[in-house]
Amino acid sequence: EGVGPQEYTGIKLKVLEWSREAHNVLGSLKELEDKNIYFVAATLRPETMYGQTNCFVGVNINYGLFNINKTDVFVCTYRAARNMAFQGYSIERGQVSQIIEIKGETLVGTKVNAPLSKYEQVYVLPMENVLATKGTGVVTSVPSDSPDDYATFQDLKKKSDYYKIDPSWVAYDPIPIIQTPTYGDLAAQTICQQKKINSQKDQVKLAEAKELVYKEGFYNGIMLVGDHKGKPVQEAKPLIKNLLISAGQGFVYNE
Ligand code: A2H
Repeated sequence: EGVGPQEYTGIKLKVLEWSREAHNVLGSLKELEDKNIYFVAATLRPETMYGQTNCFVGVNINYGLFNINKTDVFVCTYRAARNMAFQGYSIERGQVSQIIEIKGETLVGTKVNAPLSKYEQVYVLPMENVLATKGTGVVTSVPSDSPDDYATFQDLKKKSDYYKIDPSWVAYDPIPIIQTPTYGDLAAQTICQQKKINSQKDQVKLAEAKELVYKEGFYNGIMLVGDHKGKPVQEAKPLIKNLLISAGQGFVYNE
């Protein structure tokens, strides 16, 4: 953990259809009628949102559904909802309004819309290394540019039975969104192959890979898609962040 506050972009992934298990728990709740419900992910790389192929939760983490205003309900950890309540995202300042608590494993298989992604609907999937104590406890997944996301997504493709997921939920390819001189246009895939990272459990190699890809993307990456196609990542990052915020699909979240 760094010193001092970290600024994230909160990304709103709209629920299109609950998983069967989540529907059993949430389907009849009056409080959710006519609401827009969003999984909220905290990211340091808003410019990569074009490459989202899914969203991750921890199966053993407790999440909540929280009233944020008259129309919006967020899915995240209680801890994040409390932080948000002090940052202008709650019905009453400093007050958390929780509708229900729900375990991560129940949410797996929910279909969501990830803003800016070329895929119109993606799935909520399990990741082993999600920390309940960081961000919102929801991680949006960009396997083209995040080694953790790439390695986890490959695990799920290879062992869908073990992870209890339907193969159609992982029938997505990484999207080339950033060109880099050293690792090409699928930097996370390239580095995971070079370092022979075989699973999300290869934590030491993943930490090195993450550092290298992050620096290469930030300092030498060029956007291949979107409104800021052709611009360096450093320049595009704040512009895409603002674009998400003005579209109501993102917000600033500090912790
Ligand atoms: B990043 P930092 Cl493309 N548990 O977003 C584990 N990881 C979490 C998390 C949690 N509770 N909350 C957020 N994260 C991830 C995109 C991305 C990210 C790319 C490349 C690198 C990268 C898409 N996933 O992060 O410890 C989120 O993944 C590498 C650092 O606060 C978030 O940004 O520095 C990042 O970790 C925040 O990590």
